[in-house]
Amino acid sequence: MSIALGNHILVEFMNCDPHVMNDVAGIERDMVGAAQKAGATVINSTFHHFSPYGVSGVVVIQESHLAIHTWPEYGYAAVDLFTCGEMNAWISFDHLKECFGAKSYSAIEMKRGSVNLLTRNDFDISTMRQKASEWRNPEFFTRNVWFTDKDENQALSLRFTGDVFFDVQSPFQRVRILESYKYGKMLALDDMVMTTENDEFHYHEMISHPALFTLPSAKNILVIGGGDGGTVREILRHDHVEKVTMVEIDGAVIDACKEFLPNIAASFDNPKLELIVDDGIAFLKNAKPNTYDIIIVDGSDPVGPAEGLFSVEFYTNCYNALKETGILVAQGESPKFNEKAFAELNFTLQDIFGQDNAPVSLFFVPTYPTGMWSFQYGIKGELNPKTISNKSEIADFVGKKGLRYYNEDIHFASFATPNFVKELLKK
Ligand code: SPD
Repeated sequence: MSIALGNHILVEFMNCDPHVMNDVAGIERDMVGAAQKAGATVINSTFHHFSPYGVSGVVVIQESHLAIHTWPEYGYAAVDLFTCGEMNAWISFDHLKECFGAKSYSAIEMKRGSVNLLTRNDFDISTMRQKASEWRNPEFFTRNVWFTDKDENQALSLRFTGDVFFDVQSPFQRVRILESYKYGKMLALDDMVMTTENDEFHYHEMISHPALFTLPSAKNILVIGGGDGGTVREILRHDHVEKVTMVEIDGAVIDACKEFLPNIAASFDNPKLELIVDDGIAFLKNAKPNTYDIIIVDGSDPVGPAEGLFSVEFYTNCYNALKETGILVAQGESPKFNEKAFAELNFTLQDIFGQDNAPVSLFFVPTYPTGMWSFQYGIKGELNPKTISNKSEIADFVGKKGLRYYNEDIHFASFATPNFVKELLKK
């Protein structure tokens, strides 16, 4: 019988559950479980999710490695079980077959490092063994599980703990609450980061306060989207606001955030808030003209349920539902990530509100791809956020409310546009 250093099982798992194949946290758990069940000592695990789908990962074990690449759209996983020593990798195989719900499979087993073909060097490994046992703690292995928000050419990845607190496929999108190491718990819709505990204030302060200080008499406000609650929380810091109507299409987002992001979803019980779980696009189609002082569109990116939030018809309906003097603020995408959507939205707003009435406010969100993000305005009546004169009121408000991003300087700075953005916005 020939002796070899390692054993390699190359596995094809087919007709697997596509949702399982696309779940980076679940696959990491199953792969680590497969190693441990077979008695391996886990050193490290690194797993990545890819947009729109697919997972790749490796579990480094003291006995070599287990690796995987999945194609959810084919219900397929390519798995390598490479082991040395006494470990029986067929135990890992059985475990994974079960976890993935593979209806069919094949496997090739190969010996690796055939001793007949190798020449042993003469060196003393006893000191190395000693060193290895000093630095390695086999009880604690490093997990590298990454959530990636990306397009074909650019990505932003956050390392997360692998814990998934909420994972529901609603009629509109996949709603998840995960935990990232750097930014705490986060809401992800499909595979896009929406908000995180530690940087949500950038977005929520900037979507609300510049408009509220441009129109400090605003009383009646409509929010479309905004299911995490951060936008209404900020609006309701202004005592002069009498009523906020929020229309969110996806009740699962509200449920997830109420339970797991309570500091963001902090104002859902405020008596000034009317919360409607319904389609915001249809709501605006039927809205009474001349009703709202401010409309805020806190939608997700222009794919899935938010696609219609980027249409001429929708913004025309917003224009009509605003009072004669009113402000529209819309989540405006990034001039460095979704340049096309960014520019097209601005052209739409220029067409509807007038060329000089569609300013852009830029701000920084570390957890969105490129970090540079925008809110885009449609101004109706004689208002101009760039020339407001109530700086001292802003300073006073910022101090009292303990704001962490917005202040009187950021207000003006955010409306300054770099030259490349001016170029992008030229028709
Ligand atoms: N790519 C992220 C686009 C921002 C979507 N809205 C976030 C919701 C926060 N309330």
